[in-house]
Amino acid sequence: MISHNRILCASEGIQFSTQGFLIKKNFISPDSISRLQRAAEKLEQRACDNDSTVIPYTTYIHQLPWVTTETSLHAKKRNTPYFIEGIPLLSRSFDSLISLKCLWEMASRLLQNRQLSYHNTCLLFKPAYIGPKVQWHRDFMRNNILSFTSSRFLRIFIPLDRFDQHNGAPMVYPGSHRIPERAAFLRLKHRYGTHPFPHTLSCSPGDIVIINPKIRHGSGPNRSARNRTNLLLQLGTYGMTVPGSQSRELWFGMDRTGIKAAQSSLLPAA
Ligand SMILES: O=C(O)CCC(=O)C(=O)O
Repeated sequence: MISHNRILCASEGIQFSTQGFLIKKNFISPDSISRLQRAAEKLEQRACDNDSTVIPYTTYIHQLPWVTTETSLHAKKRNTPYFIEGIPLLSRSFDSLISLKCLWEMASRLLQNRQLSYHNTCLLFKPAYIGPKVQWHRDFMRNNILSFTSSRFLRIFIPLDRFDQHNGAPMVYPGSHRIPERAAFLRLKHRYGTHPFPHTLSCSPGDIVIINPKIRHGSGPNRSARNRTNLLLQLGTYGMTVPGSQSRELWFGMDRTGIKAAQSSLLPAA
């Protein structure tokens, strides 16, 4: 059902370790993308309609401290969601993606570990005209969604719309995952990594983007007439610990059969 090109070739492994990100073109089939798009729209609608199951997992645009009053008023009128987490608890329509063995296999090769855990799946909506920016950050130790005391995890972006510079595509500083830890932690404003300017991750539905948790990234607001929805998936090496206040967010839907099957498919044969 989901097609994929070769899981990972040597040059992609090298690109990921030097640049801190990797775009895999046409990893997911058009049919599967259409299903995911429909499922995302349904969840978005449930959030707009104040569905009581979805509300605890939703952050609305008007709740974000960094949006302008005008954006906030527009978004409030339609009760527009920004972020929905815990996706496997709210819909089964994402199961085949979350348990996709070639995704797990690729993560396993990039992390060089055969024992992985599922962390979370979220939807980040940047609706046309009012989609908010995502501030510059790195996921390791600085992210509100899920952050660990170890950086042995990966964030995977699955664009459900075309992402480009006009509708707030994610941007990264290539190589910034390799700057000294102290400089990164203090967010020193000197050059990040090997590249002094951010690189826009232009991509299309069907592509996937994998980023190193230490890479500095963010995205601009969406002022275009096109929506921009990002499906985020996080996988990490088995047995990582999360700072206490975030444990609520862990293991959403972890006990799903598909996830367990994908996880055990990585274990070396006895
Ligand atoms: O969707 C985006 O623009 C960025 C998402 C992001 O920064 C993250 O998942 O850490």
